[in-house]
Amino acid sequence: MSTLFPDLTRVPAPDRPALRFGDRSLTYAELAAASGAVADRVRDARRVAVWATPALETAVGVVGVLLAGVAAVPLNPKSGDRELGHVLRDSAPEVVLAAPGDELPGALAGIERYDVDVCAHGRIPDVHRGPSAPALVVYTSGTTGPPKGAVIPRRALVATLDGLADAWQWTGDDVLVHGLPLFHVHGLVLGILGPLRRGGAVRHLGRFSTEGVARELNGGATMLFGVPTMYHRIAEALPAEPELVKGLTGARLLVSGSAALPVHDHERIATATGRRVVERYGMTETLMNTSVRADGEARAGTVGVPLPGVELRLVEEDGAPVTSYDGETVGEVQVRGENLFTEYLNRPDATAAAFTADGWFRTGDMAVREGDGYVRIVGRKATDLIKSGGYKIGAGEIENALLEHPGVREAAVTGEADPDLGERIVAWVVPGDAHDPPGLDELAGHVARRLAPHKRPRVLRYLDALPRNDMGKIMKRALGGDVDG
Ligand code: MCA
Ligand code: AMP
Repeated sequence: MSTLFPDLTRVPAPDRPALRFGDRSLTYAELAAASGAVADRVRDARRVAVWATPALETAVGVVGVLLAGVAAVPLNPKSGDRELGHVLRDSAPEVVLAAPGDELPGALAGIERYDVDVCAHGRIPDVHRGPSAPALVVYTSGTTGPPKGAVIPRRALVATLDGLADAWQWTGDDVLVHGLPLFHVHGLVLGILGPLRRGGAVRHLGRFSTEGVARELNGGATMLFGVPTMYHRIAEALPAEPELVKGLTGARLLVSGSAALPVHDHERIATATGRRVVERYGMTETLMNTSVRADGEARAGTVGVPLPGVELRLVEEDGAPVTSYDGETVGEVQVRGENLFTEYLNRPDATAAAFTADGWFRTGDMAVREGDGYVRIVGRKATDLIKSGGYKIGAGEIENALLEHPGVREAAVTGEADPDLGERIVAWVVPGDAHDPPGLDELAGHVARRLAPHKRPRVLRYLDALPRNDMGKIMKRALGGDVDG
């Protein structure tokens, strides 16, 4: 029996729907056959990259890799050349899975390609891997330098998905709808592997839209997952879309995560539908840490209580644990538990720095705890991390990319409040030639081609010189962004 997906190997009801992407779908029996073929093909590999488009092949590919006991490395199909090159060098996959017809960039040319056939009739190989074997390597941005590959073991998938099942009363009868990207934890682990572990179904929208959400929630879907930007767009659309109101009103559970859901959007949705969005708090390195429980109170601005098996503490600057539950004393969130990653790939230095001597993972998030144990995230320790549309983006990697543009002499990147994206990326640029500075489209395209489109600046401001302190360090606070430096 598969330890991750019991219903794929015992297939209690072969016609039970598992995955649906647009008009293509697979039952559990079909998924077992198609992913079995992938598993058989990749079973001797160490790491397998997956060209993670929002398509059926991505889900079948990742499930197949996991059934083979191998580690999957989901690739953002919009990765720019610099970022993709780094991820491939760092993770060194032997095989790349794609959908027939996908055009892959040159960086993948040297890696053996295997096209996932969703109609294949394979058998799931009899492979057994221990709980600490790597399941996924997910790339996540830091404050400086290129993204780091978080190695997520099989036990973490089990711990987080079963913890969420307990918190959300999530069962095989649930039908999830979402339009999240499949190269991050939210869309892939919670949004695809989650329903499959429960024996339930997921319908992926391909691309998020309020119409798609309304259609699926009115057509049998019971749960919705999204980032706050999606809930903001829902809140905006509700007054003009009665079908959306109806769909949300009838849903069993609406869940938001990856960034803070603004209280205003939470309240607008509650007023229009009578439903309160449940927030959960997680991180690539830790998977899920806390959540509002399905039978608990969804209080705007809070992320609920630690999930079963997750130890969570708040720690002051000097390392002393915060003992009060007063809703006021701020500390860094540190966590311990089976939900954690094991290491950053090829980065023992970064791995060591991420943990305390006694094994707690430093999240870098600042929070308070309320009287009843509810956690409220109030900020972030690292000032050079930006959360835009639910994506974590390091200011440093964008600055480095901007500095490679011939028209840029100096560059600094900050995040500023944005009602839709949470934060928007602002590029502060000292042009080489003040009379002919590079424009926003030019620099946005430059960053998108090197890194990824979601990392592109949305605002460009020119300066004669960057504000620096006596040490020569850029003073980002003086730039008027929401971060300091
Ligand atoms: C625009 N585009 C460009 C450029 N400008 N492409 C190349 N060069 C350019 N200069 C393209 C984009 O690629 C995209 O293409 C389209 O134009 C629109 O892009 P964008 O403006 O970025 O889209 P958006 O509408 O603003 O996206 C909002 C969004 C998105 C849908 C909410 O931000 C999103 O999917 N966020 C989810 C992030 C997420 O899953 N985070 C989880 C990580 P095209 O038209 O082809 O799309 S956090 C996590 O996992 C932890 C564990 C947690 O707690 O959850
Ligand atoms: P990532 O590294 O992309 O996985 O993003 C993880 C970060 O997203 C966390 O460290 C938090 O800063 C943020 N985050 C995730 N969920 C929430 C939430 N519900 N509320 C506030 N911040 C969140």
